[in-house]
Amino acid sequence: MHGTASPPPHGRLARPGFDGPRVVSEPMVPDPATLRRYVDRVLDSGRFSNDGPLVRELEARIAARLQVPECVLVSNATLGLQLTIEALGLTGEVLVPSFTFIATPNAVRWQGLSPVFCDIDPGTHNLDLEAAEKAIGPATSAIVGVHLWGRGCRPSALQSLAGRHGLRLLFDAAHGFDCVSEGNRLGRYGDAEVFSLHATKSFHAGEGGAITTCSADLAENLRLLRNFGFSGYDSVATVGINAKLPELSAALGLANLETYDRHAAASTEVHRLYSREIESRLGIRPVQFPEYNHHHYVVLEWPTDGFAISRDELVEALHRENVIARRYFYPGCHRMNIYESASTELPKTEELSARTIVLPAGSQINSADVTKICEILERLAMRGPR
Ligand code: T4K
Repeated sequence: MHGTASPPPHGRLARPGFDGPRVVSEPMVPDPATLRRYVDRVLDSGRFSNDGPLVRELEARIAARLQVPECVLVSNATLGLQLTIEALGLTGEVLVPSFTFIATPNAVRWQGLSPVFCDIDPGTHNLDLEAAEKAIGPATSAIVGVHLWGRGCRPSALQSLAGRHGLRLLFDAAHGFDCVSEGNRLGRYGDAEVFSLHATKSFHAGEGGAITTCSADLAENLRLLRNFGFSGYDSVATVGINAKLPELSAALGLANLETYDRHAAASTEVHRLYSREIESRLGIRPVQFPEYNHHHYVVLEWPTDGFAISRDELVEALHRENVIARRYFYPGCHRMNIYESASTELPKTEELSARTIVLPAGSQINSADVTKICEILERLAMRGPR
């Protein structure tokens, strides 16, 4: 290893497995000539923001790809969720899973509403429908389903649950670009779906969000809301905010879209390699996605016994090797200090978030690095942290 005759000791002074960090979602980098072509269009037009031609082009391409009538680009998915909540006129309480990124409940809270945390189905990591139904009360106005890791959170069943109770339904599809659920690409379910175009996502514009919907009225309202509410030069139709995506971000998105399929295939290959290596070395497999999914995330449920190292020790030890694995989404949003309440107990979320590890993956990592990460994983699992 690293040119030495014998393996290094496993303590803090040992040379790390990698010279530089291997991270969970190293962003895809566009072809420079393609990006330049789009950037030149921005420079030539002198139009840098405010519903410019590249934003419109990217909206049209995303809508066509996801087969949904409307796509409204915004500056990030968190604001996208907030704008959608505002446009739908939600009130009171909104049901959300706790096993998600903090942006999901924060968007609800920023709109002056109360997120009500629900437990998940450990088999899918997504909202448990029975738990959601039990949590519906007189103040509930909506459900936010999260398609975690890009796996659809049973959108049709959630739709009928929301319909039975007269609730609005929106989806946090931050992880779900180009993913398929129940035979359709995500994007057309519920009142609206919100995708993240952050640099760490499978398809990105550096920062950004895409709201998709089948409702032309909702899309029009969202377009007003993202631009201060302006309906004309001197007229304001509603209290809007600034949530516009800059043209240069749209340029990056358009350039990335041209090579997206190649990157998605590379991520799927990385997921396959991890699955094979980890299964043969440790007898466990990363979470598998039965429906088509771009496999951007490699998620392990670390067993509570059977190995010489706990999940938390493993993550620390991996970091010492420059393998920056993450404990997404520990400890569950309901256990974050800003939301913690003694009365909320979500045993399945707590059990799962104590065991998940997300490994460096995506299209940018090469197969030699994946194999080496699996070797490190095997050594730590068998011999422990020291
Ligand atoms: N809903 C869900 C379910 C989400 O997961 C997210 C975001 C949202 C809503 C909100 O979407 P946005 O408002 O962001 O559009 C990261 C991302 O910032 C966040 O977008 C993402 N989810 C979340 C799961 O991950 P952090 O704080 O964990 O990221 P950070 O800075 O530690 O980056 C992760 C790794 O990626 C690092 O090890 C370094 C690497 N990296 C990151 C960036 C930005 C790079 O190599 N290059 C880069 O440019 O939140």
